[in-house]
Amino acid sequence: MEPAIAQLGLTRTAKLMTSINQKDGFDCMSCAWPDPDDRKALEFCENGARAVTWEATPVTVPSSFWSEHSLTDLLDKSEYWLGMQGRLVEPVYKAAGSDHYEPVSWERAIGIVADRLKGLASPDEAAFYTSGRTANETAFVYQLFARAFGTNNLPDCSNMCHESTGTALGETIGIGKSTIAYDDFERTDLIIIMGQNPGTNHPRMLTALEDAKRSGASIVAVNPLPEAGLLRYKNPQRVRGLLGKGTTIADQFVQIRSGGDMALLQALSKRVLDAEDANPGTVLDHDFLDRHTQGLDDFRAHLADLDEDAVLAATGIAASEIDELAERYLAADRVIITWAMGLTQQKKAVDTLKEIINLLLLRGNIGKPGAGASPIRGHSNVQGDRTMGIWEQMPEPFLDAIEAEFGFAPPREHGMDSLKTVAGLQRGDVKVFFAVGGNFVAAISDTEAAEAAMRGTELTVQVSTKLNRSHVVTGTEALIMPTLGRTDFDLQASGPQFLSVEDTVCAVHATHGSLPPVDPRLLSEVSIITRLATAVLGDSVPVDWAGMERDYDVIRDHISRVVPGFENFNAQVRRKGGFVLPNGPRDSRTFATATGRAMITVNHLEHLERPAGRLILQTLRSHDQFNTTIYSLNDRYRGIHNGRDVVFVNPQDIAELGLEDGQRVDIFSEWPDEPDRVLRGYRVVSYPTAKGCAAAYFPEANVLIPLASAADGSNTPVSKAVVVRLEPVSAGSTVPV
Ligand SMILES: Nc1nc2c(c(=O)[nH]1)N[C@H]1C(S)=C(S)[C@@H](COP(=O)(O)OP(=O)(O)OC[C@H]3O[C@@H](n4cnc5c(=O)[nH]c(N)nc54)[C@H](O)[C@@H]3O)O[C@H]1N2
Ligand SMILES: Nc1nc2c(c(=O)[nH]1)N[C@H]1C(S)=C(S)[C@@H](COP(=O)(O)OP(=O)(O)OC[C@H]3O[C@@H](n4cnc5c(=O)[nH]c(N)nc54)[C@H](O)[C@@H]3O)O[C@H]1N2
Ligand SMILES: [Mo]
Repeated sequence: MEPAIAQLGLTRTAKLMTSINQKDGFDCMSCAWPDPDDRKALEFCENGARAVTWEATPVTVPSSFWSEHSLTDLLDKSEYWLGMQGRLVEPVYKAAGSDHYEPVSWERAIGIVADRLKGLASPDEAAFYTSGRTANETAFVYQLFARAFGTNNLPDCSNMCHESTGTALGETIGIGKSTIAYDDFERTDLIIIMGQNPGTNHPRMLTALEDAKRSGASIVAVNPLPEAGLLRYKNPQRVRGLLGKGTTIADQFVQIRSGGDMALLQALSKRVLDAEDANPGTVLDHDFLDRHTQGLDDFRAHLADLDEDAVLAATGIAASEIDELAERYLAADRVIITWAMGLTQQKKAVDTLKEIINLLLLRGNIGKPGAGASPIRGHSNVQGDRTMGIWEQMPEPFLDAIEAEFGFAPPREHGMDSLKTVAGLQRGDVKVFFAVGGNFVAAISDTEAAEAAMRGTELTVQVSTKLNRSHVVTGTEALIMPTLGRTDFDLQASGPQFLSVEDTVCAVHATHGSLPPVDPRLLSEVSIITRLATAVLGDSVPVDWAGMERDYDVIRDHISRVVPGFENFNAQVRRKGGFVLPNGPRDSRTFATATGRAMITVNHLEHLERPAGRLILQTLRSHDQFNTTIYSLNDRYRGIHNGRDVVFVNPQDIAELGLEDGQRVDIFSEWPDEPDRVLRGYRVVSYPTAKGCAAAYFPEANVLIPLASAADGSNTPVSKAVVVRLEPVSAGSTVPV
């Protein structure tokens, strides 16, 4: 809490830290990890404290900032510098031809956006982006505005994140969400954590894992990197954790090669089927399979030909390690598999995730206590935003419900996702880009192309708390609209308001900001969107936007009639701790697929071949960042200090490539039909990653990934598998800082 006290002072810090994740407090914005029913007095982690401090700073961007800094000037600043300028407090506008933003009134700012939107030839010339911090009520109002305006162009950060999860789970089990409840971690026998680094990105999960271990569960980590926390964890909230050696979390560490997970999962299912053949009737959950699933015979036939050599090549591990994991799986009555970006941001992500479902279904590990499939979401409300309709392809029943509730016909044609929005910008089809939160140009792949595309548009609008790269890469005209954050007290005409969020295990609860806003000019996101909707749509649709701004209960009443599971929302959300949304697979083994059964699927095994002399690079998060927000240049758990320009390489690869630890290299990514891309002057760090693999930090490494490199079926940028070659920096070439 040192930085918090230094930046916020003792009183503000105390007030904040005692209300994070409490039942009457606010939901921490650092991840979507759920809250236990029984909460500690301080229910947060180091990274949560950092995210809260970053938002709750009393430092604000003064009016003079905008005349002192031209856009050209700001383009040279780092994300770190931009974020450190403090909270945005007044709307600012950049006119065509100007190199400066200048302060404007809210009326003028909203008027400009309304004029440009009304001037478009078609509503589909606008795109409305959302980042996953947006609360449920805000998200609902926002998608309602976009659809009342006439477009389904609702790209969001989920397109770059867990989209593969939604696609795979939707097709196989009929719902794109976790099938477990928080308590299941205490009741399970085995947890397999794949492609996820909870020590940094979901630190409170380590407490759940520690508790699971104490209840007798075993834990397996599948990862190219030996991530701290996964292997050993010292819980800072327990005396034993502070003083002792900590808990060994993973009983088995499977150091897989990047992209080898589909092969591993198929090999595990094959071993399960072989065990059944050896002892018929004792291994598979036949009752469950007969009653609730479809596709077992085809799956069995497909795996009969599984090429074990191909599996070993793809995974880079020994057959005995797969045997060991299979034995653990077979010995466990209840198994949970969790995953995050290491699996979703792969070319074959959707098929890989379907293999997780296959493996779980074989032994009935879905819809019973202590078992299930559990994607661990990133942004604190990214799951809730989807539930509220932030999706370019919301299903018909949702659109029907909007039509019935509000009396206008929403567009039915699917809109653009994040990558399609960049293509739309490139073609000149998207003329207004409007964002509620996030940092689109930095988060999406191919930074240079994305920035060039953004510059070609007519108007960019960012509704945000703090400055970032997306504010300085603008269209011909641009606006920044400053807004309240999670920690801020939100007062409207009917009185104090609260919002709500949905966590990764489908629990919905209220979030109350409590700090007095740093500036009286700040508006809530709901205010900005409803005022804009009024200005754009007038009386053309029968929606009472002002009523929703006045009292967020009105929004919740609408939600309760539109979104299944939210019946009686206003009462339910006021219960301490909130409520859990219904979930067919979890609650009753009901699967809303085309056949009403869970689908066991056949997926063709494929993995990225590593050409000679090349490495497979993944882009990941340091301990000191939240996505594109950089808190410091360190990555403590990986031993990195004072510099993010590093590439982690296995020592054997370093030797084979004729390089040396600490040497500066240029990182070239190679693509079949595109020119090489390059990141210059990176420092080689000898690191025990899986052989043949490398890692560098996102967002910097996004320049290496072309827009065309996207996951099959979900269109998520392939951020975790980039073929690269490292070339020593030649003497005399410059090294960027
Ligand atoms: N402090 C903090 N918290 C955060 C965030 C943050 O930036 N900072 N971001 C939030 C968001 S939006 C998200 S989506 C989550 C992200 O949470 P994570 O998914 O944990 O984030 P990444 O850093 O991308 O880590 C990916 C992990 O997958 C592993 N991996 C890479 N390739 C493979 C592979 O082929 N196979 C396997 N098995 N593993 C692989 C990597 O080694 C790494 O451990 O965190 C959320 N929480
Ligand atoms: N190469 C590579 N690229 C990736 C990834 C990767 O692993 N590798 N990960 C992807 C993932 S998982 C994700 S989720 C995306 C993230 O993409 P985004 O969600 O677009 O990016 P963030 O960095 O989370 O956005 C941070 C900004 O949000 C604004 N903000 C913060 N709080 C609030 C608020 O309360 N209200 C409003 N209106 N604004 C606020 C601030 O201006 C802040 O600068 O990036 C993706 N890109
Ligand atoms: Mo994410």
